Amino acid sequence: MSQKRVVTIQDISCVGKCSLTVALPIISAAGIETSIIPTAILSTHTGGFTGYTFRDLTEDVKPITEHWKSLDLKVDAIYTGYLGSVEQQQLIAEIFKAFKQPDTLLMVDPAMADQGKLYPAFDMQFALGMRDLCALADIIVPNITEACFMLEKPYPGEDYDKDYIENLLHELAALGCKQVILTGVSFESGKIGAAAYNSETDNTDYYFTERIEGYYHGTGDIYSSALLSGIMNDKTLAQSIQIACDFTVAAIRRTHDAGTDPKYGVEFEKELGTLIEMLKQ
Ligand code: PXL
Repeated sequence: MSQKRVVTIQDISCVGKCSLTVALPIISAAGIETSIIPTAILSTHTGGFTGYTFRDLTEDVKPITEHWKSLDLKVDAIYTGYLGSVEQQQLIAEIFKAFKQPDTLLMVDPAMADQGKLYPAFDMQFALGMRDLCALADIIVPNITEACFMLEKPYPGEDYDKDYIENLLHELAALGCKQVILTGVSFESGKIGAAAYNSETDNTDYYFTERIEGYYHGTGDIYSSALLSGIMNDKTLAQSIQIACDFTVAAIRRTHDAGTDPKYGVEFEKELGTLIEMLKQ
C-alpha cells in the first residue's frame, strides 16, 4: 500500500509552536506524507505576544494549487487550520472542489477563537466564513467557543451540561459535516476531553483526561494533528479522540512540570514516540 498524503493549509508561526510547526512533525511521525500550503508567515503566533510580523501569502495560494493541478497528486486528506482572511476561506472552498477524490477526507479545524473570544485578527464575518467552510467538510474540530461563534450563540463558559453539548454537536452536524469533534468539554472539575458525533450513525463518544490548570498555546493544533494521524492510520473516531487527548495532555504535563512559559507552546516532541506506539496498537 502506498504512503498516504495529507495536505495541510495553515500559517507558519516562526516561534511559539502551533499550526504548521506542529502539524508537520506530528503527521509525519504518524507515517503520513505532509504536504503544505502556508497561508501566512508570522514571527510568532498572535496569542500573548505583541509586535509580531504578519506576511499574508494569499497571493501564493492559487499559483501553488495551479501548479499542483499539472501533477498527478493523490490527496488522502486536506486539513485546514488557522487562516489569514475571508478570501483564503473562499480559496480553500475551491481547493476542496479541485482536489477532492472519492475517498479524500476534508477536515476543518476552525482555529479562530478560545475562552469565549475571537483571536485578535478575526471578526464575525470571518467566523461566519468559517461556518461556511465547515459545511463543506467531512469532519470538523471546533472548541466550544468556535462552535458558539459559528452558530451565533452566546458562550456558556463552564455552565453547560450533556444535553447542551449534544445539542451543539447536532447543530454543528446540521451545517453539513458528517462528523463533529468538539474539544475542551468538561462535566466535572479536574477532567477535560472531547465529544465526537457521527451523524451517519447518530452515535456520540466521549473521552476525558486529567485537566492541567493553565492556558497552553497551540494545543488545539496538536490535538487536530494527532486526531488526523489516528484517522489516517485507520483508527476509529473513538480511538482517534482518545489518542489525540492522551498525546496532547502528555505534552501539556511535560510543559507544566518543566515550568516553561506556555505561550511558547508545549513539549510535544518527546511524546512523539508514545504517539507512534499508540498508533501501532
Ligand atoms: O494555534 C492557533 C493559532 C495558529 N496560528 C496563529 C495564531 C494562533 C492562535 O492564536 O495566532 C498565527
